[in-house]
Amino acid sequence: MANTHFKPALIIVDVQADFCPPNGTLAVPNALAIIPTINHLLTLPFPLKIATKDWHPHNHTSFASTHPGTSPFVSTTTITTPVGSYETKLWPDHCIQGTPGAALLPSLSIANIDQVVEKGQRQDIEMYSAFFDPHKCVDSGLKDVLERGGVTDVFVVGLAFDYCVRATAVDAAAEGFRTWVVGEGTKAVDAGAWDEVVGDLKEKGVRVVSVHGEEVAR
Ligand code: VGL
Ligand code: ZN
Repeated sequence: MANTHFKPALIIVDVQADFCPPNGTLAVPNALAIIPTINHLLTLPFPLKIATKDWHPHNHTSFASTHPGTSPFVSTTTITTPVGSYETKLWPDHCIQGTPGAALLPSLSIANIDQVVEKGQRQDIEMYSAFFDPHKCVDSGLKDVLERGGVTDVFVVGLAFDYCVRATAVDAAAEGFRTWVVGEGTKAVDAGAWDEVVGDLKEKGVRVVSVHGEEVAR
């Protein structure tokens, strides 16, 4: 018999106050426009609905403030793990554990979310993906949650398209989940990067789709 098994999970990435206008320290342009789509998706019968939270210590290595003489959005820092080293972008302070900026956006239908997964807690490691850091030194536990739930398909929305949504979708596809990004449910830090990110995601097996059923190109 054909394998028609379909058990989808909704993953809402980092819809936190600090990533949203008007007061977010790292506000993604037009982030609030994705909330109606996400709240609609949260009314649908996904067997598993997970929100992730960027959840940094106050002196996280991704903060420009941690590295004297650097500037957010412009400077980089080197991250070294037992696996090797890589450069990563520096940001304004954001999503510091327990602060109002790290809270899920109040206009999100939080009551419909089953589980919250935190990421980015390690001071010395950047973690855009909600699964792992780039060297797989840190595992958030999200993969285990999905596997124990028998999930086949992962639908990714949230912030930001060109950073944490992208990395989460790439890891989900690499872990063998059929992976979808819903275009109306995400916004980029750099809107001009949209097409390039869509191309990269498609190459990596991620389907970038519209709630209206077509592929999104914009
Ligand atoms: C993110 C930059 C820094 C994201 C998190 O959620 O996309 N971007 N930390
Ligand atoms: Zn972060």
